[in-house]
Amino acid sequence: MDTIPTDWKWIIMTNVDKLFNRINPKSGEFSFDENVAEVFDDMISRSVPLYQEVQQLIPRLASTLNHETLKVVDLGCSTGTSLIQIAKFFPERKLELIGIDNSKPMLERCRENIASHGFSDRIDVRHGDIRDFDFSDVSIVLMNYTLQFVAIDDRHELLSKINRSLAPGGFLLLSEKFIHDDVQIDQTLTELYFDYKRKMGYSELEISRKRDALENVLVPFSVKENQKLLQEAGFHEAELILKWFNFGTFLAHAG
Ligand code: GEK
Repeated sequence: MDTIPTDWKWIIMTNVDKLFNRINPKSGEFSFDENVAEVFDDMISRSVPLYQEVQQLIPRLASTLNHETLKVVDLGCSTGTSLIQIAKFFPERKLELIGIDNSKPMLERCRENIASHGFSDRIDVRHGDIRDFDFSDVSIVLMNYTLQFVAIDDRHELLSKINRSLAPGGFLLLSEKFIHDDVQIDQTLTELYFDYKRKMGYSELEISRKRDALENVLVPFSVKENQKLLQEAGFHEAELILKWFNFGTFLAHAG
């Protein structure tokens, strides 16, 4: 356990993720249930490379916008980390912060985290499916590591709605896991990712059980497929601003 970095509790106190030591779900049976919600912040911090960098980037990008009210919608807000970051970073600014998630256990944690930071009146958290997205004049849409859980056929429509919802100058920050077209490159990057997870303290058993559980639940696209989707949805620019092997983040401006 000495390989777990000490800064993983950087924003929220969480339980250590030992979930897949304890449970062995069938292939494709991963869900955001109570078990996952309980350890989620540790799970995502140790499983997603550049997660903290993405979180720290969000308020910095937000500060480039001069919208009178900074309206941020976080799709798949999970435990509220991104919205809490923004509320912390802008104590004086007029904010409208909305989080959407379809997992009740995740939202329960989210509300607890928000309350523990004293932001219950600054962050509005709603239970719902992000495919029912219906907002306007949004400064920033965050969709970090969530589109990959949405059915492939629904991705275009969701991204089109997001594009239409953005205020002038507004943007989407989209983070995803990637596959790579070249089989050899894909295998190499997957191996490097498993090395990363080992370094973060996960055992072979935990790595392989989680991989099986996510089969056909998390369906990643390649960088090119995501860029094509974003362009077809009407985004004007979709720049890959961060990439760590098979994870990355796009900044996409409204078209
Ligand atoms: C973070 N963005 O901390 N509608 C609503 N919520 C959904 C849907 C859907 N159709 N599908 C999945 N979710 C966060 C991390 S986690 C990523 C996002 C991960 C929710 C799901 O319940 C979960 O909370 C979140 O999207 C994905 O930056 O665990 O790899």
